[in-house]
Formats: sequence, C-alpha cells, structure tokens
Amino acid sequence: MATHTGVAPPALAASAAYILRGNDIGTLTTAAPRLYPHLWSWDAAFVAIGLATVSVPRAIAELRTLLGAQWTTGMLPHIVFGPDEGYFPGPDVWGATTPSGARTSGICQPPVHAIAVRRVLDAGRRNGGADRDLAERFAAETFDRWLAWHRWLATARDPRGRGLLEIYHGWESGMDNSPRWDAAYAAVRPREDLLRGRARRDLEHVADARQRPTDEEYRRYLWLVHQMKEAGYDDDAVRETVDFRMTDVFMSAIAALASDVLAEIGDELGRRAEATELRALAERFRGGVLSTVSPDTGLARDEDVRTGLRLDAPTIGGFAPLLCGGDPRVFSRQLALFTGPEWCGHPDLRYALPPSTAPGHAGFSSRTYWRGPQWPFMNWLLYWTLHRAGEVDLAMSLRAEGLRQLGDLAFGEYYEPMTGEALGSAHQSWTAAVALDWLIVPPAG
Ligand code: 9WN
Repeated sequence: MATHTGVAPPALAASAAYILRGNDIGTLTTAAPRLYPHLWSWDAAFVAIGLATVSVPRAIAELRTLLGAQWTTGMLPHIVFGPDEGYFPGPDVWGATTPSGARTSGICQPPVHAIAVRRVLDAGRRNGGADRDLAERFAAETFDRWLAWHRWLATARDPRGRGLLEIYHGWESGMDNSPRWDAAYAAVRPREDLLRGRARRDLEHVADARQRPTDEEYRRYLWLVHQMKEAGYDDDAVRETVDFRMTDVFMSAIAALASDVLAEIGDELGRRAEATELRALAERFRGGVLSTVSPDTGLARDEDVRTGLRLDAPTIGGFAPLLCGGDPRVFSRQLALFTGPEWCGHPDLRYALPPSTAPGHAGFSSRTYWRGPQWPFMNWLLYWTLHRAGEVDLAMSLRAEGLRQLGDLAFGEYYEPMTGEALGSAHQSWTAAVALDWLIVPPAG
C-alpha cells in the first residue's frame, strides 16, 4: 500500500514518530511546535494513542501530565501550559493555577480520554512484560480520576440530567469557529475590547490569516474568558452569567461513547458498581443526543439553552449519533448521508473524508479552520468508532483515505477538502499520532 505521493507506510510511520519526538518537551507533547506550544486536553488523548505504538511508558506520561492538572472539581482543563510564553491567551489571561501548581485554562474539551486509556492498555497487553504491567497498573491507579471527570461532566455540565452537555465557550467543543456556534456568538457583545493592545500570536504561525478565526471572533472568545474568570470559574456562577450557553451534541455523544469504554475498563478492574454507573451515564447521553435528531435532515442539533432554539447548521457535529449509536434507524440514515454526495461522497473532494462543514452550505469555507477543512484526528475518531460498531468497510475506507491524505508528510492541522492542501499548523501532533495508530495497530486491535 502506498499513499497518493507514493510514500511507503514505513516512511510515513517513521516521519510521524519523528514529529511526535520533536514536539516532546519532556513533560508533555505540544499540540504543535509553534502555534500550540502547550498540552491540549483532547489532543493529549490522541497523542497518547499514537505514542502507545512506540512507547507505552511515554504514552502514560502524557496522560499523567494531563491528570496532574485535573481540577479538584474533577474537570480536566482544556490547556495545560508548559514553559513557553508563545500562545495567546496564555496563563496570565486565564489566571488559573491548580493546587498542584499546574497553570491551566479554565474550560474543558470533549472527554475522549477513556479511548486513550483503552488503547494504551491494549498496547501494553500486546507488548506484554513490563509494558503490560505498567499499563495495567496505570489503568487501575487512575480509574477514579477518569471517573471523577465523567461525574463532573454529568453534574456540572448536565445540571438538569437531559443527557446533553452544556458548553460556555466554542473552544470547549474543540470546533472553535464552526457554523454550529455562529448564532450564539452573534449574540455575544463584548463590553470591553480585550484584544486591544494584545498580539494574536496564532496569526504568526499560519501562511494566511483566513485559515484562522477573525479578530471579531477573537474579541468574543476573550470576552467569554473574561466573564468566566470574573465568576471565579465557579461552575454554578459561570452557568448563570456567561453570554454563551449551548448544548453540544457531539461532545455529548463522545461522553456516551467514552463512558461505555470506561465502563468496560471498570469491568476488567472489578469495579462493578462504577461500571454500572458509567453505563447509565452512557445511556443518558445517548438518549440526549438522539432526542435532538432532526426528522428533516437526519442530523443531530445543538441547542441554545437561553432561547431553547435548536441549530440546524450542517456540520460534522450533526453526525453525533454515529459515535454513540442507540437507534438503528437513525444510525443507518446517518450512514447513508455520511457516505452520500453531500459529505464523504461529494464529487469534488480530493479524499473521501468528512469535511467539517457540508460543502455548499452558506457557512462553508474550504480553507477556514472548522468551516470546511477535513481534520485527520476526526477521521480517526470516526474510523475507530465505526469499526467498533461493526461498520468495518466504512471504517477501513476512512483509514485508507486518511492515510492517502497524509502522504504529503506535512502532518497538517487540517486539509483543504477539494485540493488536499495541508493548512493551519504543520507538524501537528495529533495528526502524526493517528497516522501511527493507523499504520501500526491492527484495525481490530
Ligand atoms: C483553542 C490544539 C487545539 C485543538 C482544537 C482546535 C484549536 C485552539 C486555538 O487547537 O483550538 O483551544 O487556539 O485555535 O480548534 O480542537 O484542540 O490543537
């Protein structure tokens, strides 16, 4: 098998490992060398999945760094800052330090981490010997920490038990400027220009500013951070005061999936009561996600909690039911849509992979971040989940196309869907990580 540029799998794997090694600053793997010189929560999970293919101990160290910054509430913060001062908004803006002394942001990201624990455990068992012991000890020692994270989400972020997680910043979704959030952001009116006199460091590291959110968007992002900081990052106070309050259907589906995965780990550890609790959570989130599916479009929808309005933007977020399952009819309708001409089967796509926003939609922009480009880590997440759900052919096609896309060895943050051009940051860690997993771990493994 060769990629589109003829790169042989060993060369691609070696390059991916080289990228991860290069981004490793000892305690953490930066999400990207220049644009993102710190640890990001959901990136760290995918990074650990990739690292597990070359070093189980190093994968564990990555997850331990994240856990070392866990808040006493159970929240895993979306950024754990390293020593580099080259990111804005940095620790001075967030003003959040944990009792353990970790400098963090004050918000979270989707809870994909149990999948990483599963993958690390499996890698340890495949290798045997010291790796097996280490991975099993790690899973047993940290199980309660992951559980605390899921419990925090279930209480602080789903206060009414609807099975839908609330977010208070688009950054929490990990899909920052997706059209999913346009309407909610339009209602955010910053009362101070917190960008004035501050440099957008992110724009220094991309070829073209159009690949990133606009200044107008950044003013709103900073205003929300300001509001949360003013509320002392207190969960109840933030919920009541912040100008952005949305349910995130994709994050909720990830919570369902990851709760099931953590329950399976709980079973293996003999933690039966906790496994039962996690399965009930998975059921709750699955029910929440399914309750939002539009009978017209077949896509799941986010909701503005303040107005009760459901949002119909056709984005990758609408495919949340593909991650959590639960209703065979919804699932097969989504599969048809996903592989059809509006999405992966769109005739103009260079690779049959899901764009972040449907081409043709008013909010679509082929080079702009979450408004159109394809994201390799997302392709991996869907590959892994669909394989687990028994959709092996589709999963293997995502894997093959995903690897062809990465044959340019750029390890881009995201890709222009029509031309295949790498955009955003080069040498993005989670992109390298998923390439390694695809190349090294047997698909059923
Ligand atoms: C803000 C690190 C992160 C990803 C997100 C992605 C982007 C940050 C930014 O980069 O967000 O959190 O500065 O743009 O949207 O999904 O975790 O790779």
